[in-house]
Amino acid sequence: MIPAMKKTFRLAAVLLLIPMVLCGCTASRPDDAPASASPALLLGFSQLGAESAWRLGNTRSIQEAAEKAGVALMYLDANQKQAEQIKHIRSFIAYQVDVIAFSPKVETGWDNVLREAKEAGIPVLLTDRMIRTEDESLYAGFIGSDFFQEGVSAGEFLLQKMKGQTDVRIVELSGTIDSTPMCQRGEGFRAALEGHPELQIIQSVSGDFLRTKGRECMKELLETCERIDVLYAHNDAMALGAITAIEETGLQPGKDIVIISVDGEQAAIDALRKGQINCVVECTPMIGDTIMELSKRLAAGEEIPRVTHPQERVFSEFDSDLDSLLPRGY
Ligand code: GZL
Repeated sequence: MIPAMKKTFRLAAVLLLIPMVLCGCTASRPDDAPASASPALLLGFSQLGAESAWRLGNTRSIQEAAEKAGVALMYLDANQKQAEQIKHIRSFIAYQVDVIAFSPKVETGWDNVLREAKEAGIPVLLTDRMIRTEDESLYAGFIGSDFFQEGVSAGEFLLQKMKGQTDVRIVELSGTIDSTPMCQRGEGFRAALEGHPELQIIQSVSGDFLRTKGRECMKELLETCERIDVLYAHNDAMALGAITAIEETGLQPGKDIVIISVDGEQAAIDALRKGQINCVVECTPMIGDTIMELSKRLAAGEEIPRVTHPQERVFSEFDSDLDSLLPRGY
C-alpha cells in the first residue's frame, strides 16, 4: 500500500476508533500529539484479561509506554477468552494498524487468524506468552520472560533449602492450562529436580493463575494429602490464596510448608519479608517500553530478534537486601 493511501487509511482508522471507545475499548492518542498529526505508529494490542496483579501491571506498563513513545494504542481486553483475542486481531486487520501485538492466552489455535494478518501485510509481535505453530513466519518475534529458567530457579532454590532432607513431598499449583508460563515453569522445575528422588511432586493442580482458585485448590490438597512439605505456585496470586488456606488449618506458611512462587508482585515480596513465602522468582510485567521499541522497528520494516527476554532475578530468604528493595510497582 503506497504511503499516501496508508496515511488516509490511518486517518480513517483513527476516526473509526470512536465507536470502539464508545463500546468500552480504549484507543489513546499521545497527549502532546497535535490533533491534525497522524500518530507515529498505530499499534493494535490485545490483552488477555485482568486475572492478577501481574497482568494489571503489564497493562499499565504498555499503556504508559505507548503514551511516552508517541504511539497510538488500540487496546482491547479479551477477558480471558481466546475467541475474543481472535476477534480483536481481525478488528486490527480491518483498521489497517501498522503492527499487531498480543499476549496469547494459550499456545495453540492462532494459525488461521495470524495467516490473515500476514496476508494483510501486518507484522505481529508476541508479548508475554508464546504460541505453538508449524509456521514460524506467522509472527516477527517474542518479548517475554524465560519461563523455563524461572522453573529451574524455583527448583534450584528448593534443592538448596531442602539439602540433606529425605521424603520431601511437593504440591504444585500450576497456571492456565496450555499457557506458556504454565508449561515451561512446570518443565523447568522438574528439570532442576531431575536426579533427586528425595524431592517428589505428589500432586499438581491448575489454579488458573487466580488467587481464589489457589485458595480453593490448596484447601483441597490439605484435606487429601497426608503431608505437604512444599508448595510450588506458578504465580504469586495463587500462592497468596494458598497461604490463606494453609493458615486456616493452623499451619504456618513458610515454616510448616515451604512456599515458592513466581512473579514478584509487592504482596508476595511483603510475604517473603514476613517469612510466609520462602522464595519469589521474578517475572517482570514491565515490558511496555520494549514492546514500543520493537513495534516501531517492525513498522519501519526492520528485522527484530526472534526472542527478547527481560532481565530478572530471584528473591529468597537467603537474600540480605530484602528490606532495601524498591517498591515493585505491581
Ligand atoms: C507471565 C504471565 C502470567 C503471570 C501471572 O508472563 O503470563 O500470567 O505469571 C499472569 O500472574 O496471570
